[in-house]
Amino acid sequence: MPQSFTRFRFVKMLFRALPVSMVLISLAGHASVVALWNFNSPVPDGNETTGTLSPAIGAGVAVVLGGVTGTYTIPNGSSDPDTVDNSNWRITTWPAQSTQNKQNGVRFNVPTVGWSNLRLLWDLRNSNTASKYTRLQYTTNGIDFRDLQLVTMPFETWKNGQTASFVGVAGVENNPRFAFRFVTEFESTATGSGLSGYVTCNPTNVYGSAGTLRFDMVTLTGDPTVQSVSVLTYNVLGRDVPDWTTNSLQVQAIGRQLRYLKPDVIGFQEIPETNSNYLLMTNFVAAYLPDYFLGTGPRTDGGERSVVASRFPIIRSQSWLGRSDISAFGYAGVYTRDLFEAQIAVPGFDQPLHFFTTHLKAHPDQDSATRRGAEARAVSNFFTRVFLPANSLHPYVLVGDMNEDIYRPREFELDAINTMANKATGLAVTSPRNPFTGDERTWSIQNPSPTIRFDYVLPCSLLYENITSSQVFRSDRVTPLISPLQAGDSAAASDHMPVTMTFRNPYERPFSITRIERTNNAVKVTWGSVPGGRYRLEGASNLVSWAAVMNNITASGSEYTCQITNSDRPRFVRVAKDD
Ligand SMILES: [Ca+2]
Ligand SMILES: [Ca+2]
Repeated sequence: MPQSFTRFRFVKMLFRALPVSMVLISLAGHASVVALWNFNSPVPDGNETTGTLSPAIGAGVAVVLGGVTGTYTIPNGSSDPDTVDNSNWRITTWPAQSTQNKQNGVRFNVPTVGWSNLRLLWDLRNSNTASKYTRLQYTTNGIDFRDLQLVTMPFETWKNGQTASFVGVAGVENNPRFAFRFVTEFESTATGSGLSGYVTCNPTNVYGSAGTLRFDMVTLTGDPTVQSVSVLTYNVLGRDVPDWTTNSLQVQAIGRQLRYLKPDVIGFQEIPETNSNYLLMTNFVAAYLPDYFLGTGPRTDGGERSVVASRFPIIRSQSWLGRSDISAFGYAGVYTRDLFEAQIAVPGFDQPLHFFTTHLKAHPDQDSATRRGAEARAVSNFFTRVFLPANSLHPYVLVGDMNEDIYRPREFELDAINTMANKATGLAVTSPRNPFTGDERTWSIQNPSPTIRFDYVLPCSLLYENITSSQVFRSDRVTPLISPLQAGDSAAASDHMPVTMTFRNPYERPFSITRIERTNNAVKVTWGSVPGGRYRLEGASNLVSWAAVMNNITASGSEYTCQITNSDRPRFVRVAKDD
């Protein structure tokens, strides 16, 4: 749906005019945060000299350039609203006078896949002896930088909310290699005249390498260009396969299907351990899913690994339960492989997506079925005891080869699917079907007809409510066949068929103020919200000049109530989706 449609804001007059009449205002799309660095410790520790270079929102990498060094200090005046543990990134050890022009400073890599209309904001404070001139540069290939804008700084004064626009700058949008950097610059190149060296922010001081630049709230914003995310699960029958190069006919058949389906996030099971073939997934991605991000799990049972490929940046990945003792869950042994997680920054999502893939124990014999049931209980325990307490407002989905058919139970089986997908874990059972055969079974495409379902996409309830399509894919039923996809690709690739599912962005939906309650001292404003959705409450005395009353609101349920006390009660309020 068009961006502007979902960014409607609803306005209500608060007092003297009750019953209120609602005014609907349509505004141009409000930019979202692509990545934000506030340099504060993710878990506040009350110590400003500890912080992080990981972005507080989104995905990206921050590094120092040249010979400079970075530490964390208290900002005392940046725009960061954090009052508990607020750090800035303090850069020093600058080059000697008249050396290394535009080579020292800080660099931020921010993949812009799925984003347009990019703009940058930042806070900066320079010391007396630091370079007065800094150049903002950008790269579209990850290597070569071009000048964008000159930054001219006063001394010992925060200049907050500085801005630069990449709108209309070729190559910046939708680019996994995009990066920008701030580098200190000679007066001569900065201004076209003057000293072939650094001039100081404070003209009464002498330039010195001990000068400091202090950054805070470095924020890249943009408009998301995607309204949905598609996932795919695929057991690629890679166990013990000696050749995993792109010369392999099997690997080529896998690649052609994925290039045809173009899923945003793929969970692979059975990427071969043999010959360290999992390392060749880099070549696979380059050939069939250019510029996708890869997350590779650790060694599991010696035969295979879990791998996730994503069009959108993988913020972090983590292997859970790998070869862990599952005797507490009913089997004297270990979890056969692992539960592999990739945390992904999906453009326009208010919260990161946690994508999990697993491959439960195979085979129908009693020992294997018992082990599989225990593995399912370990997965259930992980979601209820480990994942949800920390991430209850984040969307998540579990995919994988579960080696069990929810509708065709075999002897000894312990209902692994419903053990994992239930109210406690928040995961929902789905049953994608092949659009041509109507069949939901996924094994085996290499037999005359499939006999059983092993492969699942189990989304959390928020994603479940936003499913737009799904299918069990088989290339032999695709008509018309679009080159280079071949009818025999599914059977040449694996015994399993890939299963896909697409979810619309659950946070982008129209909402409205549903209730306003007044008491003598306060007004309560309630609106329909998405759990985990981010909102901002604004107020005005007229319908022209709006100011934030409350920022950074994260809703925890399907409605949110915000209380405004009498002293700061505006005449009108409106609610917006936050950045
Ligand atoms: Ca900060
Ligand atoms: Ca800290």
